[in-house]
Parts: sequence; structure tokens; C-alpha cells
Amino acid sequence: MKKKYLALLLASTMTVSVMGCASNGASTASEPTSESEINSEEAEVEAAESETGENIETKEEETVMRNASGNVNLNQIGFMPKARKTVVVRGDNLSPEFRILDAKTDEEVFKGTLTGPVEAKEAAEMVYQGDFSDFTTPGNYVVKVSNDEESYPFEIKDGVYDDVLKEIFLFFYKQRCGCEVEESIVGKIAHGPCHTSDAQLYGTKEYKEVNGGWHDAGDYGRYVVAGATSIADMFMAYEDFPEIWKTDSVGIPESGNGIPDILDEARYELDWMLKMQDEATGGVYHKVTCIDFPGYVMPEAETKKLVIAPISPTATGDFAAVMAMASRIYRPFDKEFANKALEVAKKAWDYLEANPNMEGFKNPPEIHTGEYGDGDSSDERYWAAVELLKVTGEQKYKDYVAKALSGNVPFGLGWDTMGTYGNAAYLSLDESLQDAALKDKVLEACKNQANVYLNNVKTDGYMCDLGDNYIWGSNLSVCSFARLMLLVNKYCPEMKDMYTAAYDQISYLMGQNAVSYSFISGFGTNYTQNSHHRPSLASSSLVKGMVAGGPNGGKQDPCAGKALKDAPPAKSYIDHSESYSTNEVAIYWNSPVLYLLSAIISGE
Ligand code: G3I
Ligand code: 9MR
Ligand code: ZN
Repeated sequence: MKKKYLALLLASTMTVSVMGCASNGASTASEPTSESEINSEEAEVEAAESETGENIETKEEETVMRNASGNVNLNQIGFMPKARKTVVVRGDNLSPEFRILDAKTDEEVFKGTLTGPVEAKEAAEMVYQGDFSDFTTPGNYVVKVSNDEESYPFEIKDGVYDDVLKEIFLFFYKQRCGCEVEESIVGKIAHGPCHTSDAQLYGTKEYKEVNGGWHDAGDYGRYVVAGATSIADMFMAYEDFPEIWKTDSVGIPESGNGIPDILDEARYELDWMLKMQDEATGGVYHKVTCIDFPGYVMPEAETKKLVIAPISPTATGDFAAVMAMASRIYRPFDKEFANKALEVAKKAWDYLEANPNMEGFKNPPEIHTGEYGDGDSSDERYWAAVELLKVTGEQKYKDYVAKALSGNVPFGLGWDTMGTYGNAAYLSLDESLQDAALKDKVLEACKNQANVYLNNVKTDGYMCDLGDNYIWGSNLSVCSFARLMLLVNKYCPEMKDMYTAAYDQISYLMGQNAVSYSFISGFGTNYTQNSHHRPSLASSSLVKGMVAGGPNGGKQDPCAGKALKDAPPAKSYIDHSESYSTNEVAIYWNSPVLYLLSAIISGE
């Protein structure tokens, strides 16, 4: 039975957040608006009920009406019974006790003590922290503090993240381009094949068929470095958490074909990527898009000419890396594809070798879509070399890796910095392919870097690992930093703090943050509703399970620039559909959450 809910949002950003953005029906309040009904039957009922206010008084007489203040923040989805459970309370002069109440009956079930005040520097405020990990009884609860303010409700149960993980995965199917996206799976954003015309190779009169792949984000561009990031995350989730991802029954069209669904989904992107390689040279084109972003239309309505942007060294390096991984991972299921993947990966590598000083990608003057500019391809080359070494054992890759690691160890798990993918692959190599001294060097460097993030968690009021890195897509950094901590924990199991700190980032993403939002659409109570996502906007139905970019001190869109003018970095988030620099969604913001959640679920 659904709890009736009334939210009084007192968080400071929420009062400023309505100013300055054109009113397009987007809302910053917690109740879904007509524009943003959730795209599932059950949730549509929920949205409709809260819109009309019907039954707010309650259908179940004993249910207490809850009233969150926005000052008591925690994971709004909830916790697995044995997991770490925390709460962060805004304030600098609070009485330390807090209570857990049964959300329905108001019965007190646990008493705890807050510690603090602790500074949340990037949010420009002081907070208290509470830990109720010892409370393990399944149920629905709220945390209440001494001044009677309370949290959003949360649940404790086994499998509490199962639905959210499923929706986070299904997002990739919803982003498929060039095919029918079925209504029975996606509801209102169903569409027919889109972007099916041949694309012009920039600067030539030639056209090429490059159908398929995933739409990148809130736009319909298809970008190789972005796609490779998501594929790598899926592959890592599949290899590190096989118990979760061997499933063949999530509910995509390929379910039941004997191949794990996550590999079917990744294959959809890989098949497109194969078309993005120039057969003559092995170089890989950076992206295919129209020359401008379209309006807020469904994908089939973007019918302008598609243009293939020039080859870039970063796209070529990422392509080589994920194809090398694919040749290993798909071999038990599809030998022919595995062979093909290895062949094209090697060919891409040869291109890189022949072009050691190639410049990074820059948008040609006529093309205004996402640039994914990155002037340094050394991390992509390093990652590709390690993955190729892993599958071939060839000396030339070993030599390249040794040379690459003679300098600083690179880091990063994002579209622009791929070093940690390379490091994770290096640490996983068979000993015969590793150099013992280099392995130590990589692990030491990982520990040092992970310690920086651990220290961020320990010193931040919201236990966030970002430090001052509140950039465009900060939620990706939250996950990347957490994943480095998990990688260190994998090789140094005694470093338990690393695991705990990674867990804290799931809580951050699901509501334990300075803006009181669950950044995952449709999950939690005060969740992102007005995503910058064209299918959601064009169909007036918010897709469930999309991860927002998150707080961004750069505020690089006019909406955020105005509405968040005076907001500190950790509060520079606005749930408005025009704020693409804080509230867009992207495939490579979902995929790291997919990995991190899988890790947390498996770790319990
Ligand atoms: O790397 C620097 C860092 O050194 C510096 O400290 C920091 C301070 O601002 O900036 C970092 O650079 C940022 C860069 O992303 C790397 O993360 C830039 O400021 C920031 O403007 C840039 O934002 C990118 C944005 O496109 C604009 O180019 C986002 O990462 C990227 O996710 C986003 O991608 C867009 C696509 O272009 C189009 N499709 C949607 C997608 C999501 O919004
Ligand atoms: O919708 C676009 C989004 O996907 C990009 O991330 C963003 C930055 O490149 O740009 C968005 O498009 C906007 C464009 O840059 C400026 N005019 C308004 C467009 C839609 O909001
Ligand atoms: Zn499309």
C-alpha cells in the first residue's frame, strides 16, 4: 500500500530554483506535474493521485501523514538490512538524539545519536551525521530529529534496489536508435525506427550507412567515446558481478535467447560502433549527429541530414579497447563475432600506432552538437593496449603498456579519462603478462588516489567523495571515485573503509545530498522529474530510472545560470528540463550507477 505523502520543502535551493527558467511546465516541487507523469502504470496512478490531491487524507486510517522538512536527508529508496545506514541533518546547533519511526504507525523503533556539527563546505552549511546501521528490521520508516523535523520515508528490505537496478539497465533499450522501441517495454516513449538515412562523411560527398546504437543522452547524437564508456561499464559489471548479470530475462526483446541480456544490450551499441570504423585505415569516426540539436521532438522527427564527424584518436582508442574486451567476453556465445571484434580492435590499434601525434577532436565549425573534445589520447591508448595485451599476450602491447606506465599512472572512468579502465585491466592480467614492479606501481597509485577520495568522504558533511569536483555530470565523478575505492578494496580487502565510503555514494545519489533529491528519476520520494530528455519531453512522460548529471558549479546553461546564481557548488542543481548542465541524463551517467549498485548489492 502506498503511503500518502506531503512534502514541505524548506531546502534553500528549492526556493531559488523556480526563478529564472522559462516556464515550460517543469516544476521544482515534489509532486509530479502533468508534464512528468512517470512512465509506468503503478506510478501513473501515484502521480495522478498526488496531482489531484485525492486521498491525501489516507485510505488506511492508521497511516500517519508524513511531513519531510528537506533538512533531514538520507537515502530515500532505502537500505538492505545489514547495510550501512546514515542520515545527514542540516543545522549547526542541534540536540543530538534522533529517532526512527515506523512510517505508518509513528511507533518509535530505534534511537540514535547524531555527531557534529560537520562542515559541508561545498554546500556552504553545517550538518550533523547519524548512523543507524545497527537497526536491521525490514519495514518503512522515517528519521525524526529533536526539533520534530523528519526525513523522507525509506525502506529496509532485502532486494531494496532490485527495481531501480532493472530500470537503470532498461534505459539503454529506451535509448536504442534505428529500430522500433516497443511500447510494451517502454510505454509512452515508444517509437519507430529513427535516424535511418545514410550519413554524410564530413567534408566529402560520400554517404555511409551507420544505423543503430544508443542515443547519447537528452539529445539524439551517437558518440563513440560516450558509448564506449557505457559498454566498458556493462562489461565490468558482467565480469565482476556475474550472479546479477548472467540473467537472460530482464525483459528486452532478446531476453531468452541464451545470451545474458546485458551482453545483448551492449552488442546493440557494438554493432553500430563497427560501422563507425573506416575500413580503409582502421581509424574510428568520432560521432554521427545532425549539425545542430533538434527541438524537443521524438527521435523519428529529427530528419535533417546526418553527418559523420572526422576520425579521432580518442574514439579509435576507446573502440580498440572495448572491441578487445568484446572479443574475450562474447567468445563463449558467438565465436564469429569474437573473432571479428579482435580483428577490428587490432586494426584500430594499428591506426593509432601510425598516428602517434594526432590532434584531439574538435567540432568542425559547421557542427554544433556535443563535442566530447579531449586533446589527450594517451589514456585511451594505454587502456586499448592493456585490453589487447589481455586477449593476445603479444609483446608489442606489453612494450607499449610498460612505456605508458613509466610515467604517471593515469586515472579516470569517464568519456574523457579512461586511465582507471586500463588500471583495472592491468591488475586483472594473468601474472605471466604482468610486470611485478609495474603491478605494484599501479596498485600503489590507485591506493593513493583512492585515499584522496576516502578523505573527501570522511571530511564532507554529506559523506560525498567529490571534494570540490562539482562539474557538469558530477554524478559520474561520484561513481568513478567510488569505483576506484572499490577497485582498491578488491585487491586490499583489509581496507574496509573503501567499501563503506563507496556505499555512502549510493546514499548520496539517492537523497543524502544538499538538495534533498534522489537523482534517479522515479525512485525515492523527491526525485528528479523534469529531466532534459527529449523523448520524455516530447511524450509528456518521464522515463523511470535515468540518472541526472547532478550539481554543477559551472552552471553552463542559461536556466541554471540564472536560477542558481548564488548557489554554492553542491547546491547548483535544478530539477528543470531546460537545465541541461545539471539535469540532463546520459547513457554514461546510468552505466556507472549500474556498476556501483551491482557492487553494493553483491557485497551484502
Ligand atoms: O576537465 C575539466 C577539469 O579539469 C576542470 O577542473 C573542470 C572545471 O570546470 O572542468 C572540466 O572540464 C569539464 C568537462 O566537461 C570534463 O568533464 C567542462 O568544464 C565541462 O563543460 C564539460 O562538460 C561536458 C559537456 O558535454 C559540455 O561539453 C560534459 O562532461 C559532457 O558530459 C556533456 O556531454 C553532453 C554532450 O556534449 C551532448 N549530449 C549530452 C551530453 C550530456 O550533457
Ligand atoms: O539539448 C542539448 C543537450 O543535449 C546538450 O548537452 C547541450 C550542450 O551541448 O545542448 C542542448 O541543446 C541546447 C543548445 O546547446 C542551445 N540551445 C538550446 C538547446 C536545447 O536546450
Ligand atoms: Zn535515433
